[in-house]
Amino acid sequence: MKSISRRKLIATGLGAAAGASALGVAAGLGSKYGLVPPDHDGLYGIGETLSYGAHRLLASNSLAREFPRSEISKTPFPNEVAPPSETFKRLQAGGFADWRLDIDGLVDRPGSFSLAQLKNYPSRSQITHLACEEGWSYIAEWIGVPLSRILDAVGLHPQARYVVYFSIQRDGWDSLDLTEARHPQTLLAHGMNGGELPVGFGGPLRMRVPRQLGYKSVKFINRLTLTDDLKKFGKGLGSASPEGGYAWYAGI
Ligand SMILES: Nc1nc2c(c(=O)[nH]1)N[C@H]1C(S)=C(S)[C@@H](COP(=O)(O)O)O[C@H]1N2
Ligand SMILES: [Mo]
Repeated sequence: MKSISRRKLIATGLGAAAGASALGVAAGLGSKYGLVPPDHDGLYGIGETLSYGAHRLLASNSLAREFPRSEISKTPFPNEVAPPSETFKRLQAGGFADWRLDIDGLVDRPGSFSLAQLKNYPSRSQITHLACEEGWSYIAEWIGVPLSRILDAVGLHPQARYVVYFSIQRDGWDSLDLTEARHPQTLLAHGMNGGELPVGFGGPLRMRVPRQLGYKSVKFINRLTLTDDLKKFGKGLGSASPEGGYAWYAGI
């Protein structure tokens, strides 16, 4: 009895995953099924590979909880950000008329979108929870164009696997796999609580990824690039966060 269940475990790889070569087995199984996050060989590799793999297998299409309007936080808390640059202040003075979101990489039609162009796409509004890894959180209404609409507009090459997004802030960059990027609640958010997205909250444009921790919701984004390989960016871990010890995949 004992030996059978042990053999079964070994056959599925889970038995070995509990042993010394845990990371190797999880990574091996994961890469076979495309379930390995880019930072899998980092400090917390095994946990990340298992949580990313499990979420992708079990919950690719699940929706983040949406709240009624009455639950919107009265005093949402904008995280401290570095003071905006002179360039940013000039753009802000001009009502962000000259703000552009550039899109390049593995796309058929690279180009750039003004805010007016982005706002011309049908927008989605949703009231969701933004949770910081430090423990605080708030609920707000986010208004924006689903990222999937823009991916369709530029046309993805078949090799494209990740959307990498960049902020005007030096260290503000992150990436999503196409499952998350195409998820209906993943927005290029230009509005909040019925109005424009305030600068304190990343206006004029931020990524909003409600199924993951707040740090994936990068503020002031001005460039997207489509890639087949995250190793080409930064230290090759998929975003700035794993360089500081946080997971690339921050599913909640
Ligand atoms: N450009 C930029 N985006 C950012 C951050 C930042 O410092 N700079 N902080 C992130 C973190 S850690 C969190 S928790 C959320 C906080 O969002 P808020 O400012 O709307 O509260 O923004 C994320 N996006
Ligand atoms: Mo955060």
